[in-house]
Amino acid sequence: MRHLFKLDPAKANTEALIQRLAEAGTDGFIIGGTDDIEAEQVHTLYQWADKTALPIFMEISEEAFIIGAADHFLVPLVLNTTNIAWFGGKHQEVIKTYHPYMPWSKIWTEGYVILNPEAKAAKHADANTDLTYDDVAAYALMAEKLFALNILYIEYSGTYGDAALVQHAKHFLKQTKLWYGGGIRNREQALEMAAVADTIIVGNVIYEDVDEAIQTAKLFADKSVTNPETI
Ligand code: 1GP
Repeated sequence: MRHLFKLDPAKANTEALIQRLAEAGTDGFIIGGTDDIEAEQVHTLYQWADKTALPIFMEISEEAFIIGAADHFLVPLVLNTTNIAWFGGKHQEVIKTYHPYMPWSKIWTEGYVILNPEAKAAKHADANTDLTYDDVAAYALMAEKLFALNILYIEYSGTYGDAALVQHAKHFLKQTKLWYGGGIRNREQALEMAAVADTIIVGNVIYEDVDEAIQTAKLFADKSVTNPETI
């Protein structure tokens, strides 16, 4: 899995848009968001995405994202938060109430390292974004060795990040996959980050310049090619 589109239920989605994104060559959809989340919009978006037959990952940042029929759930923990609520406090509360019903085999754990201080997620989760390469490498090792997380998610949401830093973090991972998201707005940026991350996530540009968004996925349309630099 090399490319995912991140769909925000609070943004201007249509069934035709989701269909177009699916046909571009992406490997699937994440449904997630931070602001103004309403359960009805989440359900409608899920139904549209489900019609495409691509994998859908529901990112559970709040209860509205829990859709029983979904095949994959992403549970975020913020590794560089300064507030324990985002690293375990909220999770403990939810698990205490819902554990008999939790589909554990469908849950993927994501360790976020949020690096754009202006991102809503950084403010919302009280992230310390002032990190060196060594700091991020240590978070990568925590994800891999201490917590055996499925995913290390390097998040620059809203701004394009440092590919060398992503490459540095990747060097410390074996089992844990490295997902990169943030500010990918064109084919060149998609190529650069795909060369250092296992999976790239494309979000905002879907709603700002859908043609460019589609170009980022077209790189991955031929599933027999694992390294798009050779295309
Ligand atoms: C957001 O990482 C994703 O969680 C994608 O970021 O919206 O900046 O593409 P953008």
